Amino acid sequence: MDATIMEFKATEHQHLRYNPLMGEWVLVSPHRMNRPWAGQLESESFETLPEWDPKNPLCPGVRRSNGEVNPNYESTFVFTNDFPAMMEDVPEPPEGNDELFCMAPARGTCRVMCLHPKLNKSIPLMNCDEIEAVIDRWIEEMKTLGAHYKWVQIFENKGQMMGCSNPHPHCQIWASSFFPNEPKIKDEFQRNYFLKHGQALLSDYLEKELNKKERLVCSNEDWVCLVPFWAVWPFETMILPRRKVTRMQDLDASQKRHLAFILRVITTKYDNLFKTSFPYSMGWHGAPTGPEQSEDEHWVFHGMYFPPLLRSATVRKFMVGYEMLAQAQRDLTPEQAARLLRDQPEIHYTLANSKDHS
Ligand code: H2U
Repeated sequence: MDATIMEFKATEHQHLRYNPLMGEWVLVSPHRMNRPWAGQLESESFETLPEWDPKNPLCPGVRRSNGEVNPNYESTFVFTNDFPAMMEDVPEPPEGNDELFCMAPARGTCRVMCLHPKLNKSIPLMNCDEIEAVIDRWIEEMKTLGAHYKWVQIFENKGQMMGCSNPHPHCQIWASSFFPNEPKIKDEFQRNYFLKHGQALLSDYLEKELNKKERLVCSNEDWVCLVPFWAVWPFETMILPRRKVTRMQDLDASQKRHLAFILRVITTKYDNLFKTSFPYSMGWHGAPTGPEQSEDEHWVFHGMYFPPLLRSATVRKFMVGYEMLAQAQRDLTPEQAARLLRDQPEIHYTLANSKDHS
């Protein structure tokens, strides 16, 4: 049939979508979901973990590789990474004058944060008080590190597929004197949008998504979780505040409580989707910090989940050839991904028969 007289269907026909936060395009090729897969299969990841392992350096009371013994912590526990990517006192690179060989100083610190004392308690298996304790600790770290550093990046790599080296529920916090690439680009695009429209890009975006509804996954009175229109990873989601807030440290009591609820719901839906401990990298972006604060009205604080799984617990999306050499490409549409996540129950499949849903 002549393509010019065919009606466009986003679920059938390839197209490009624009990411206004990053100024990038993604190629959407939904018809590729039908292709056979004879490539790598990941191993199923719901290993049964004990509550405590004397050999795991993130568990309470266990000796870490630098010889220090962790306290018998009962909630969260933060320590300086024994193998940090950035340190405070290091010599600075020489100032060069060749634009093809630029170097710049990079000061910083890296922390590891255990989210729970028990090795087998990932976020979806925690209760909301425990998740709120995590949020409180994130805020404390943002305040302390944000007083000195331009950018504080909180992130969680979950699962071996995402390069996580330890099954203990933990995240990392890297604080740097410099503004890293990803948030720097978002800063620029949000600022330009604000100058043009007098509104924050992500506030306008959320309002439109709430009307369209097709990419919404779950929500409560303070937060909305959706698959962004421009999502790259198959089941990528974004968490946005209903009331504009620029930084995590500005959340009020209701926003903190409801953030705990929505984190539990989205991570439960993820685990339920393929009946596995769903791997992902996730993290938070808000207005930059540090002693030299500039205006930040254009910023909206938000969270992001980037999970690699595509079709099942064992078939993942690889960002390789075309993505490395040309641009990002995805198979199922963001709307299809949102519907699949939306349809998942809010009770974790391993708890479906228990009374532990607090
Ligand atoms: P990942 O699983 O995302 O790699 O995080 C675990 C971090 O914990 C990792 O950065 C640190 C590693 O350097 N770590 C310590 O600082 N001390 C240890 O004894 C074990 C792991």
